[in-house]
Amino acid sequence: MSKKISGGSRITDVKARQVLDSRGNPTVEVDVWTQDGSKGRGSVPSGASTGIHEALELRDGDMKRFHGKGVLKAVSNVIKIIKPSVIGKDATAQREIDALMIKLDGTPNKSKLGANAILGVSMAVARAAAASRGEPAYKYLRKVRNYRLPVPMMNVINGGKHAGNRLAVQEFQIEPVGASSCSEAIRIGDEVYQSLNSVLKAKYGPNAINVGDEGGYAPPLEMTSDALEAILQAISDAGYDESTVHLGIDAASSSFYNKEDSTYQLDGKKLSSGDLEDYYEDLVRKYPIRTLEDPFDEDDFDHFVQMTTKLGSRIKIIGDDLYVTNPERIKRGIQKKATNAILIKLNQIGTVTETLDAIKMSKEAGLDVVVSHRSGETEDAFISHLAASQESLFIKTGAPARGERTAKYNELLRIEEELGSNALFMGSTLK
Ligand code: 2PG
Ligand code: MG
Repeated sequence: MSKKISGGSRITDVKARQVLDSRGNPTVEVDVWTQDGSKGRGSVPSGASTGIHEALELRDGDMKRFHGKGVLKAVSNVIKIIKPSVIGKDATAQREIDALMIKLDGTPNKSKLGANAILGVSMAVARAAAASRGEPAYKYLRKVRNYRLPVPMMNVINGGKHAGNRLAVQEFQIEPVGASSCSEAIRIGDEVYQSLNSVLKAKYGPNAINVGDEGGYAPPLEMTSDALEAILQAISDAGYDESTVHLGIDAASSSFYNKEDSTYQLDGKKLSSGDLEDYYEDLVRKYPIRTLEDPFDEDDFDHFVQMTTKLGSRIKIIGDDLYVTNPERIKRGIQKKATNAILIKLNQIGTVTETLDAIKMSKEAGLDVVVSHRSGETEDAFISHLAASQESLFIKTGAPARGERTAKYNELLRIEEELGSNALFMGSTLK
């Protein structure tokens, strides 16, 4: 075994290519080989409600190809600039390799090489190292006896930038916290998703079950409360109640914020920040909502603070576009007590090491962690391993439908099976 590791995990080859993501847009995929013949692959996801402070996703802008969305420059950066520097390095030296790529890029937001180029390599290196050690990625990332698997946060109704309807709120989620295991939570979530199909069809007609970018239904609704009512009905039709299945919302409110006059447009109304605060309080009073992501604009730290002060003892206020997995912004949020939870996305920051550091920093400050997919996804299930290894309270990875979403849930099923009695469930920490 030790013989295999010494020298065996040195990187011998790197390949990169352009593949398609779940929205049909090009994205970067990287393969890394090590001396012992192990291979790791990383495919990079892509957001739609992208935070303005995220690391840069490099796109070609050549309007003759993929409407300007090609990633051939990023692919070429992997091959011409990153590959020569990482060949010969030990794939297990993740921190060193990530630091090297950050240095090669030299910009604060990875705009020279592209965060998509860098992350593709970073994930492929982690996978290759795990393969070389003969371990699944979650074990490679963190070695403990028991792994606590996350509660699936399933986005069952899509709105905002993820759907062609008029719902301002981007995501309506179900969280089967009352399950006794991750696999049971996936089953419960799926049953509710199927019941919701019938509820929406009966109430709003056959078009109401068309789906949005993350596999959740995209019914022709405008009112937030209509979406929540339909989900409550589905929970009850599936035979559960609010003690077992909580609700969550990702408002992604920067996408319905008007900077000109500092107002938010939702439910057919124009709301000030103060109105919006009252609106959320009312919503949380009426519905079993336990998580609220990005309730205010991505630069409005102060209203996040107020929301967390008011509701933080009862629900999780999650920062996504607010933090963009960026240490500087997370530090600021921790100091101000802006939220009590954080969304973690690998491609917002651009390397595995920085993502792990962001999780560590957040946890040490007492923030709950939610590992998340992007609305544009691939078949890569790296985030399932990341969530399992890091005791992420939730994994947010869309509806229990569509291959790029089920890839993540199915990987969690496999991980739980492999762990047997060493698989615990984060839901039990919430009861
Ligand atoms: C979000 C994400 C994922 P996007 O806002 O949390 O659901 O959406 O990837 O479009 O930024
Ligand atoms: Mg979000």
